[in-house]
Amino acid sequence: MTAQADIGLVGLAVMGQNLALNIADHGYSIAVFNRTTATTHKFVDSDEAKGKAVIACDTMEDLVANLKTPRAIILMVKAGEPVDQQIAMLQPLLEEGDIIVDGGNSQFMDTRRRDEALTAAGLNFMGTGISGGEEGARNGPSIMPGGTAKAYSKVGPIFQAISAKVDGEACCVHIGTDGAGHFIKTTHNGIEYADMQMIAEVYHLMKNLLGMSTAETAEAFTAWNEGDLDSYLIEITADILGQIDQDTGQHIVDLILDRAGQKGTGQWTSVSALELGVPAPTIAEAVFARNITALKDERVAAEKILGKASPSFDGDKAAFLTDLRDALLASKICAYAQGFALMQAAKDEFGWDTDFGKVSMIWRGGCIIRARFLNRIKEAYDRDPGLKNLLLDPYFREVVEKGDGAWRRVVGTAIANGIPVAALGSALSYYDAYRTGRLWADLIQAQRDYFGAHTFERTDREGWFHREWMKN
Ligand code: NBP
Repeated sequence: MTAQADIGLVGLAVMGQNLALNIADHGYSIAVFNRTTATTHKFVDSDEAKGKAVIACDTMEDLVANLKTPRAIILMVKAGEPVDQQIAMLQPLLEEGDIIVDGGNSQFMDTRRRDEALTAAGLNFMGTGISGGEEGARNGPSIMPGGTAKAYSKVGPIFQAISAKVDGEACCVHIGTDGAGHFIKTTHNGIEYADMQMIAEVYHLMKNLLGMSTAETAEAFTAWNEGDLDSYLIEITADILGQIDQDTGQHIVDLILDRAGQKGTGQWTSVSALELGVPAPTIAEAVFARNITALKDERVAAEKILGKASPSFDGDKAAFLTDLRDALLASKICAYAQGFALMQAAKDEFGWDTDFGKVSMIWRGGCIIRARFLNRIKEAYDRDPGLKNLLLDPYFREVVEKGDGAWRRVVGTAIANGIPVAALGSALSYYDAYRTGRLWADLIQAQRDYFGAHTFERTDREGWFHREWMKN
């Protein structure tokens, strides 16, 4: 058999199929394999794949034999154990210099482990974040490839070709070695959790505090999408809120059970933040907020026992709606500030050479958090490549300062009315804590020293001290 395919792909569920079609559309031939063979043939014989340079392979051996060398194979299987299983099957069939790309949402420490093992075996491993879901995979995702620069030079042209384009630029850039690509993708998802939660809290306030109808909330989000909040998530929010269920004639969102699911990337981001000691409270609050929605039955029962709050608003509704918009923008800046600070800490910890200006550029298209706002982040990193926190950039500082009053009115009014605003409130507390030179940790240190002799530093002299608190 003459090896003819430019690239291989393992895993033909929704992401794998769409990615394969996208690759074929860009002039590359692709050999595909799926654990369940029937899926492979159903896909290759489908109207969408017919006539394209997509080669069905029934076995891994067949797949490997069909690839030009050095071989490059993308895994698009369920994260976790399936990735290890597919690697174990592929590895004995490959030769030095071949490349395995894991395009799924793998945990970055798994990627580091796999990278180490495969590098030792003479192979290249590229943990690659691919964002944008089904639509992105088909028409242009944002791609975050990790791995060595040498491996990237081989598959980079294909990734660049199939990625989303914004202002003619490909939404794909080499992120750094080993787990860098998957870490950045995971953090992207963590920011996405926070962004979604903050939008949901604002929507909840529109309905439950201001008494707006669902149609009115759709109009508000549509209008906001014309300004600084212009983003994919605001756009789809407006679209969702405007859609009517054909069976009942009601807004579909009003019929959806309020119990959120999750696949774990928000949790991973929060765990990484805890492990690296980086404050990312708004991302973590967004995960906890989903967890509390999951307690649907318990909440319904608790409402009967504890009683829910009865909000009332007698202020200027139009003015408060503008406050909501400004509070959302300021909170969003804090969530991004936390995500970028987390990525900076991981870069320092693992020795990656990630360029955050470029990361913000490749998130402008093909991914869920794509937004006008990301150009501003790029400009901030252009101004100061060593920027410690987005809040310190002059542009973001000004936006947050301008929204300060609105933000406090929104969080304060929500709390006074018993409406939960975990993400908006935590973003505000993050901002306030970050800009306060002296916080409460004097007392924390004293307490730790009191019960555990953990010692403390003093502001008036050098060194570590212990006090015999109980002898006083
Ligand atoms: P799924 O995550 O649902 O995985 C299904 C695929 O994994 C099928 O091809 C299945 O083969 C294969 N698979 C499983 Br399950 N266990 C396997 C095993 N032990 N060995 C070999 N193959 C196995 O697919 P997806 O939604 O297309 O996502 C693929 C990856 O992309 C995941 O890591 C996901 O987190 C990530 N991702 C998904 C999205 C999205 O919007 N869906 C977005 C971004 C990233 P089978 O046909 O034989 O069961």
